[in-house]
Amino acid sequence: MLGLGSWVRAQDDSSARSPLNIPAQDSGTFSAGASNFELNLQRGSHSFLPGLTTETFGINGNYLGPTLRFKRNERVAMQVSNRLGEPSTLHWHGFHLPPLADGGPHQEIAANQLWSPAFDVVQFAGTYWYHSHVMHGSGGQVYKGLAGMIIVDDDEQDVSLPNSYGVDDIPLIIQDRRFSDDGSMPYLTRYEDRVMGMMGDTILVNGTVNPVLSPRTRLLRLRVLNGSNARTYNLGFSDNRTFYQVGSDGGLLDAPVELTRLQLAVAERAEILVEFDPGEEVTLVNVALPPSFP
Ligand SMILES: [Cu+2]
Repeated sequence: MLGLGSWVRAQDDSSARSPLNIPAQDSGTFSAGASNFELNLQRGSHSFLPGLTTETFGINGNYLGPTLRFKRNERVAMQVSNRLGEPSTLHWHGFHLPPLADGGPHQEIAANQLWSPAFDVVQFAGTYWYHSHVMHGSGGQVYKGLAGMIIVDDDEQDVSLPNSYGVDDIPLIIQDRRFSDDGSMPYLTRYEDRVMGMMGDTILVNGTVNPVLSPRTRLLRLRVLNGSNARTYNLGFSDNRTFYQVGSDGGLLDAPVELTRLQLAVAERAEILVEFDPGEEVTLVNVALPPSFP
């Protein structure tokens, strides 16, 4: 059993754990020389905490979006429909592409409008992500859920790495959130939020609070994305076991790097390999960093 829960707030009631949500994969549909993706930015609601409902944003769903699967050297064409009732954008984080397809703050999609960028995937195999980058509103929209993972595959990638999505190749979108008693997620309501950045006391992994995963293979590849607004993580396993980093923001590394801790700042990605014995109980935890301010 791989627990992914007790990072910030001590939660040792293992009965309260929930199966880790694995976002759906979307490889698009091929036509007119491109893989076509339909992405709807929409409002939704989700029950993160038992008995409470939280208003959220999502892409083709209530919270977060599908994992987009691109192939190196293919052309991808997006149909991004903004159904939020407020302006937004969608930015492909880590991609080299023409400015008009970038989805930055200058490319607002007005409410009820469609944005149709297309670009060639020139990235190497690796883990990337997409998120709202709307002017003066990116933080709040991402906090509500407008983000998702992108996985790029290429012909030269090491096929000996675990690559069965959701089985031995697991996306982990790590986010911290703060819930009110009514289940809502207030954003930037405290002085320290504005000064230090928005940090929460509850960790979500792929939108799951206190998640657990039972590995079906001895070797797992974890694609870790820090999708938080302000928190840097210092990740490790509860028994301090060794693991191997095989990928970073720039794609796969030339050789695995042996680690016991992995620091991941906001928006960074890392792919790690970790081995488990059948039935072992291990928790991936955030080991507190020394304070950066006196
Ligand atoms: Cu970004």
